[in-house]
Amino acid sequence: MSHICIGPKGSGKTHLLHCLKEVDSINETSHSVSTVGTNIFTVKNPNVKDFESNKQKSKQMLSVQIREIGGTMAPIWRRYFEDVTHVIYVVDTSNLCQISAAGVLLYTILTEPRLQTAEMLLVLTKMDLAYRQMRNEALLMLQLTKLRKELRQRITVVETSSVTKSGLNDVLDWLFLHPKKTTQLKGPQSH
Ligand SMILES: Nc1nc2c(ncn2[C@@H]2O[C@H](COP(=O)(O)OP(=O)(O)OP(=O)(O)O)[C@@H](O)[C@H]2O)c(=O)[nH]1
Ligand SMILES: [Mg+2]
Repeated sequence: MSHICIGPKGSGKTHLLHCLKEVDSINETSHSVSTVGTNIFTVKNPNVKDFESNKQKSKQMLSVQIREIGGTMAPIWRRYFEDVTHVIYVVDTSNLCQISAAGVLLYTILTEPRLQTAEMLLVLTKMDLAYRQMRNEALLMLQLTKLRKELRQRITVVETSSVTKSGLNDVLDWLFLHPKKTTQLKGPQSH
């Protein structure tokens, strides 16, 4: 499968993918069970209005299948890297204790030979629980500026919340429009 979604356990992957599939499927009372193994989500292109009549004639991508790989599977994520062209890496912005470990895992992904030409989306999620400065600290702890200098892949950063639905359109744009059209954050900003 060409698209994978990875990140530490409990970082918010399943919630995010549910929202991308069906925006109202998640609210503040939703809880998901930790993914043991993988889940596959089909996300439809919201830019295609009449899905059925476009099936034949459209040159646009109508939908994309994304494989979520559970955080508990981190030691064997690499088994799923064959033919991957797009990686969504999800980090829980409200949990700074987890971020250093998330950074180490991110580094192993970015240095993986099979992912050298892949498009990378770094999703800072649970923004409804995080305050602005936490987002900056998260980027600092992930050493994003350094990674961008040292590594080849283009890394797009988006901020999301599966509860307030903020940022979901940025993820959809990254999936279905040219990645350059989504917000390219240059790194931590001071506020
Ligand atoms: N407030 C808030 N809570 C969230 C959000 N996303 C996820 N959660 C909470 O975090 C929990 C874990 O989210 P999941 O989406 O299951 O995490 P995961 O990354 O799929 O975890 P694994 O499958 O174990 O790797 C959920 O049960 C929610 O309670 C969010 O955007 N905001
Ligand atoms: Mg999950």
